[in-house]
Amino acid sequence: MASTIQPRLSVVMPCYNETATIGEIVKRVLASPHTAELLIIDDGSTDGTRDLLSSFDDERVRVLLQPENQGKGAAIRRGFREAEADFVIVQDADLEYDPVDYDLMLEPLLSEAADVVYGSRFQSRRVLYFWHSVGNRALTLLSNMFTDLNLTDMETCYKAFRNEVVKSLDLHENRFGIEPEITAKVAAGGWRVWEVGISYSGRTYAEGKKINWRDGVAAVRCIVKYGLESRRSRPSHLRG
Ligand SMILES: Nc1nc2c(ncn2[C@@H]2O[C@H](COP(=O)(O)OP(=O)(O)O)[C@@H](O)[C@H]2O)c(=O)[nH]1
Ligand SMILES: [Mg+2]
Repeated sequence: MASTIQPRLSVVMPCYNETATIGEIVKRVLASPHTAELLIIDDGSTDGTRDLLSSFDDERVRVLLQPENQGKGAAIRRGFREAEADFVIVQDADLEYDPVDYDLMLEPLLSEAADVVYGSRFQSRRVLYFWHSVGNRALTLLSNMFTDLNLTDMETCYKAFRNEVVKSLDLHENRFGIEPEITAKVAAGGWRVWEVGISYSGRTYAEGKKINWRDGVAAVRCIVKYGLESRRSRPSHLRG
């Protein structure tokens, strides 16, 4: 039976050297009845990913090539600028996050309860790297202290927004500091944030994971910098 769901979602996919997973994740994204367009922002891949990108034959796919590697944040910012559908979600090019969860992510946006939805990874997940999860929780706690949001997972890739929200954010970070920057600016904007539980199939470093402890240190710097800014500009009342 044909789906009755209206496709209203722009999927923004930052992609850097992901030959092992790009084919499968694109297939999964396009299989979602919510996907109106898929913006793949290739961040200067050198491993053959670019050749694979030209092979996708679906009019919903738009490939944007960064002239050189700039980082996940720069790729997300480019995708946010270009996204045209009603709602926007960030989707990594690995297989850690599953587009089957778009239903869960979109529900609070479609019911107009939320402007922004975070997918929290601490519900159903592959059991992996204890110290990594301690680091994630510490970064979330620090971010919450500045923003006064009670998130459980600030660093999650799955962040979905009304398109108007992403156009309002004025983002500057090029690398993984984009996550605390987005969070601080969402808080400063007074947008209504929901969090839903998603599944998370974390990959190992041998399987291609690239984020490391240096990114954690950079995240602390961004939490403090954008957290202080957001405290100064935070409205006294949330948007109703
Ligand atoms: N590590 C890294 N990832 C990038 C870069 N540019 C885009 N990406 C993409 O950003 C996503 C996050 O990468 P990953 O190593 O899995 O980090 P994590 O999932 O946040 O722990 C993947 O889809 C990458 O392909 C970059 O310069 N470095
Ligand atoms: Mg990932």
